[in-house]
Amino acid sequence: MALCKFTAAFTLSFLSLSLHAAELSLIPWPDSVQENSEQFQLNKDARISYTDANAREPAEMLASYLRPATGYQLPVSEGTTGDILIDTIEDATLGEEGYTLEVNKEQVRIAAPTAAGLFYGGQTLRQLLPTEIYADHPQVVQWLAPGVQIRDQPQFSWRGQHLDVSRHFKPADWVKKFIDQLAQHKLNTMHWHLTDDQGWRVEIKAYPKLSEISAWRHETLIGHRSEKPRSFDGTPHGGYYTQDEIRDIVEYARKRHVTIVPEIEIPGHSIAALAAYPELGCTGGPYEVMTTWGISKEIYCAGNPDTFTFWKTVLDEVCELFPSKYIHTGGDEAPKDRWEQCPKCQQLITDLSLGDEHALQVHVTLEMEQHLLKKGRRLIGWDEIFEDGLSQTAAVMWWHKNKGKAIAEAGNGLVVAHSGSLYFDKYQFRDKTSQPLAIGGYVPIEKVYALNPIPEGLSTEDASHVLGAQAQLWTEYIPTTEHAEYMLFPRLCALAEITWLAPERKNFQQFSKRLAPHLQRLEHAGIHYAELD
Ligand code: TNX
Repeated sequence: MALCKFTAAFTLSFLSLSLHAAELSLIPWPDSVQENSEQFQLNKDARISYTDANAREPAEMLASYLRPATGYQLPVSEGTTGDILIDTIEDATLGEEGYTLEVNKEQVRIAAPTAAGLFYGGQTLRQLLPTEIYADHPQVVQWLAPGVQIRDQPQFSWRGQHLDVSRHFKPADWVKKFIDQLAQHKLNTMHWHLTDDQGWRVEIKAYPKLSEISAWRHETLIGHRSEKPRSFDGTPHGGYYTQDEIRDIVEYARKRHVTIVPEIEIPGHSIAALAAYPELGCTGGPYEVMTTWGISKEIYCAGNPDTFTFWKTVLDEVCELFPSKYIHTGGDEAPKDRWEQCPKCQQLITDLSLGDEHALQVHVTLEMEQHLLKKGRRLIGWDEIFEDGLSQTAAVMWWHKNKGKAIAEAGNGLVVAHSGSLYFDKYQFRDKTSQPLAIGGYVPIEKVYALNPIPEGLSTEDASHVLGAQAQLWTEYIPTTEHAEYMLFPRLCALAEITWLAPERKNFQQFSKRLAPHLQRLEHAGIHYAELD
């Protein structure tokens, strides 16, 4: 009997330990986690210390994250005696973004060699506290965090989420909310799709008509583009970010260790720009900012030297605004019909002995890359830029066909953005009637989670060219911010885990268990996520 009791007690305590582990609903799951039996209680007199100048901003960010829901003052000062210590250490094995986090009853200590690592340690601490910590006003809760020892660092350096603001403009304040969500999921890259046929969204001082004309369309298609007959809403739509707003957003993102990679589409997806500057198109127009979805034949005229001046001037201003290493120049879906008929484009093909229109697009890409390289930047583009003649220093976003392995084998940096697993504009549940209209296709959260960013069959050596992965949010059918959140969440939580955690450590069942409490965090943060079946 006694033995039995012992066994039962042992089993129980073992069970409660493993239950406890499941209750650590951390997303993304850390590289290594050990629990202890202690608990840390954050109370109203708690103080936060940082050890040096590098640790100051992450300490202040953490305080600003913990204040609204606790209602505590949480003063931040230099030193080592605070209840929460933000500690810069030397440890090359933690890399650029790794950290350690120790929680016991006396103190929380976050240690890392970089400010990014310290920031991520803070994000993990938030997830150890009750989910109410994500609320923006005081909550009546005991702020207990379980004792743990965590050592953590990401698998991939490009952990991205793309946002299309051309098809439907999204206000600057919401873009900040979006960035906050990337940061809390330890995603570090926001790919900002700023130009397309349906609207130009960034103020360019040298070309003011981009804000006056290209940023506005007079109406928008109702329903899916395949529906006939077509009808339109008759309501003007548009907007753009001033350079001051952009600078403010870039700084907001920097503090949260999110790099914004801006995209300027070259040479296709460009009618909005051509509507303002028709002389830059092959036919000379007139053009109208597009009110429907799909691929247009219209394209910038590559045979006109003024077009190159336009592109380079735009990129100059973009580089001034965005400090990112990579600048995205699009390159996708650029039909060659106009170039085939255009005497100026044909002349350039002959003059440069390019051979054909595909080589003309490679020429355009190389010119843009040279221009960016002179400024110390790298070019990244959609996988259509991956053609004979592309230089190795350009990185490629793989979105369609089976190109990933070849891109990495060619030595180009690869970002996996594949439409089969990472297009968040597709349906997330099988029953379409239960969801708002989407572009089509089906990307359930399981499918996102199953993706391994390393293309199959790639050698270990070539796998080093895989920068990481990102999901796309194209917004043809996503007019509102609530709808955007519904499409993003909770799929973005799976994206966070597949880009942070080593592929062999993923476990969908375990992830799903952690996701349930994680959804409460989203709830407290005011996110309109999709309810899972
Ligand atoms: C293809 S993916 C596009 C976008 C559309 C998207 C819709 C890519 C590089 N181009 O222009 O919005 O499909 O899913």
